[in-house]
Amino acid sequence: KIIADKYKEVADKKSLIPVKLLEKSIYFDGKVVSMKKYVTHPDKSGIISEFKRKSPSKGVINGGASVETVSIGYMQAGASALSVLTDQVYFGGSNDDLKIARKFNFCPILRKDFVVDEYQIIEAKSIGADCILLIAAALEPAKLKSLAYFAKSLGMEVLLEVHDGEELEKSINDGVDLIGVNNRNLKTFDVSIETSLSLVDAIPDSFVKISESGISDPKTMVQLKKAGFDGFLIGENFMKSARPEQAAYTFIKEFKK
Ligand code: IGP
Repeated sequence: KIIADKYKEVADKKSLIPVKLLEKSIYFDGKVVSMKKYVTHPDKSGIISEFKRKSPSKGVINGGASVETVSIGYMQAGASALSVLTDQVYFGGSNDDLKIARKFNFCPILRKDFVVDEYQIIEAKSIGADCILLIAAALEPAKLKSLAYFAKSLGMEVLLEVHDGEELEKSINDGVDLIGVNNRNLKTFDVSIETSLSLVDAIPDSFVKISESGISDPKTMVQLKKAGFDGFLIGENFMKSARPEQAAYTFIKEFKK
C-alpha cells in the first residue's frame, strides 16, 4: 500500500520538472558526506539515529519533537549519522524536516523514504541528503540497480535494505554501499534480532553492514557488533522518549562501557 501510494505521489510530482528543484537548491552541487566513512569511523558509535514522528506499526511515537533539538542532540550524544523520515502520510515526516536537520548538522544524513523513482533521488540531493534507501522488497532487482547507479552518478551513497537471504541474493549489486538487514518484517511488523544475526555472514565484507529496527538495548548492539555489524539504525527506542536526544545519550554511554 505504501509503495503504491509512493508511485502515485511521484507520478504527480514529476510534472514539476526536477530542473526547477535543482535551480533553487543550495545543496545540489554540494559535497556528499560519506555515510560509509562515518559509520565505520573508530571514534564513533556506528549509530544512525532516526527522527521518526509516527509509523504504520506504532502510530504516533512522538508528536511534539523538534527536529532541530533532536538532531543536534543525537550528534552530541555520539551518533555517527542521522536518518530522517520524509514520508508525510505514514511517518509524519517532510522534506522540511530533512532540510532543518541538514542546516544544523555536518554529519551524513539518510533520506528515509520509499524510493521508487529517479525523481526522488534528485529531490533527496536537493534537500541536502547524502544517502538514500532502496528496499529490496519494493523494487525489481534491475530497477533497484539502475536507481543505485543513478544515485552514484549524483555522488550519493546507497543503503540497500533486505529482510532475508533471497532478497539479498537477488538485489545485491555494486551500486550500493551499505547493506541493512531490517529486523522488522514489513508485512507482519514482527521484529526479531535473529534476522540480522542469521544474515550477517552472507553479506560480503566489501559492504558496510547495518542492523535496522527494534534495537532497544545497548547489550543487543554489543551482540550485533560482535556478530559483524558496523552500523545500527535506531529510531523508536529514542523517539518514544519525551527527550529522544537524552535517550540516545544514555544508550550510547551504556554501550561504550
Ligand atoms: C528504525 P526502529 O524500530 O528503531 O524505530 O527502526 C528503522 O530501521 C525503521 O524506521 C525502518 C524503516 C524502513 C522506516 C527500517 N526500514 C523503511 C521506513 C521505511
